[in-house]
Amino acid sequence: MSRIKNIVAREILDSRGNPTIEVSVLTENDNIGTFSVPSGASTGKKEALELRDNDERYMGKGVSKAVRNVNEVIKDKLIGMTVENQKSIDELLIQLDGTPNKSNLGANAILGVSVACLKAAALDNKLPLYKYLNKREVKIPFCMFNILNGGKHAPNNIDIQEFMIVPKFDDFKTSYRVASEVFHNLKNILSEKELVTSVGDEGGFAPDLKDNEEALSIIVKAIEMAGYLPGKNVFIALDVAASSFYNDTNDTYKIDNKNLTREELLDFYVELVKKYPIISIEDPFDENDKKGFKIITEVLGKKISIVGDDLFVTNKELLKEGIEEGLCNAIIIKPNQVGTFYETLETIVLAKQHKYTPIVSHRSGETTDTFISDLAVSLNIPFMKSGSTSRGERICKYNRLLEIEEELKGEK
Ligand code: 2PG
Ligand code: MG
Repeated sequence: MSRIKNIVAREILDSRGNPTIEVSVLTENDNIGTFSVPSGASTGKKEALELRDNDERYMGKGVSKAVRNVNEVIKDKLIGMTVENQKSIDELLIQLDGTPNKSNLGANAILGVSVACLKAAALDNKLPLYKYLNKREVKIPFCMFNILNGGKHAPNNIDIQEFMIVPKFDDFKTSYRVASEVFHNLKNILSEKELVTSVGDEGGFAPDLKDNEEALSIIVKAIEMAGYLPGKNVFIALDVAASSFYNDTNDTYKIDNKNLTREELLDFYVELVKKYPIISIEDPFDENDKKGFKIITEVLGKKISIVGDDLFVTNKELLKEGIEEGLCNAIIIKPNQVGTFYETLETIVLAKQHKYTPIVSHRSGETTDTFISDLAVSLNIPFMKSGSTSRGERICKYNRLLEIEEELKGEK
C-alpha cells in the first residue's frame, strides 16, 4: 500500500501531430506511472468530452486547459490517497468534474490521471500491469489489423473506414507474422496496379479504388498470395463508421457515389458477407439509426459480430439500452470515450454478462502508450484492434502482446 505523492501533466503530440495530454503519477515508493491519452477522428457524438483550448495555439487544438486542470485542480485532491484504491480515485475524479460527460475538467485530463494511477499501482506492486489487474489465467486476444484505410482516416475515395484482417493461429506470434505478410503482399498488389502505397492514419494502405468492394477482393488476393486461407485461418472485419457518410436530410447513406436507403445498405452488407470471409461489421449504420442496427442484428447477428462503437461510446447506460432493444452483439471498448478506468471496466463486465463480445480498441490519433494491450489481456478480451502492422504507435501495442505472450509461456 502506498500513497500518491505527486501528479504532473504535460502537453505532448499524438500520431497526427496534434496535442494530447500525458500524466505522470508519483507514489511514496518513488514509482512513476505515466499514461498518454489517445484521440479519435470519427468520434461518437455522446463520447465524454475531450477538452481542447480552442485558441490561437496549435490551431485551437491545444490541451493546456486540461493540463492545468490536472496540475491545479485534481492533483491537490488526490495527493495522499492510496494509489491501489482505483475505484475511490475514479469516483473522486467523476465527482470533482461534476458533469455527466466530463466537460468541466475534460475526459482527457481525467483518463490521464485514472490510468496513470493504475500504472503506478502496478509498479508499486512490482507486477506487469496485466498481472496486477488479474492474477488468474489470462489470454492474448485475436487482433484485427487494419490494413486498408478509408473514410475519415485517409484522403482516398473509399467510404468504409477500416478493412481489417483477423488471422486466427494458435499463438499471437504467428498471427502477427501472418498479418505482416499479408500487409506486404497487399503492398505488392497495389504497386503492380500502380496504386499509391502510402499509409493512412492507422497504418493501412489508402489507395483510390474502383469501389469499396474492390478493397475486399484485393485483400482476399493478398491473403492467398501470402499462402493463407481466407475464411479458414485469416478472416476479415470491417469498421464501416457509417455516421461519416449518413445524410440526415434524406435519411440515406452515400456509399460508392450512390445514395442508399438503410434497407439497400443492409442488402449490400448481406451480399458482402456471402462473398467474403467477414466475421464482424462495426458501426454499419449511423449512430442514431437504431432501426438499422436492429435489422442488421436480426439478419446477420447469428452469423457474425455486429459491433457498436459510435453507438455505445463505451457507455454502460447506452449499452444497457442497446441490450434491451436488441442492437448489436458486440461492443468496442475505448477508455477515452468514457473517461475513467473503472467505468471502462463496468462496461466490459456488463457486455460479458449479456454475451456481447468486447473488442478493445486504440484511437486513430494515438501515442506510443501500450495500456490497451495489458487491458485486453488482463480481462480476457477476445479481440483487440490497434491498426496495421506499420507505424510505431500501432505496432507498439502488438509488440507488447508479443512480450506478454513470452512471459505467459515462461520464455522470459
Ligand atoms: C474507430 C476508431 C479507431 P477513431 O472508429 O473505431 O479505429 O477511429 O479513433 O477515429 O474514432
Ligand atoms: Mg469504430
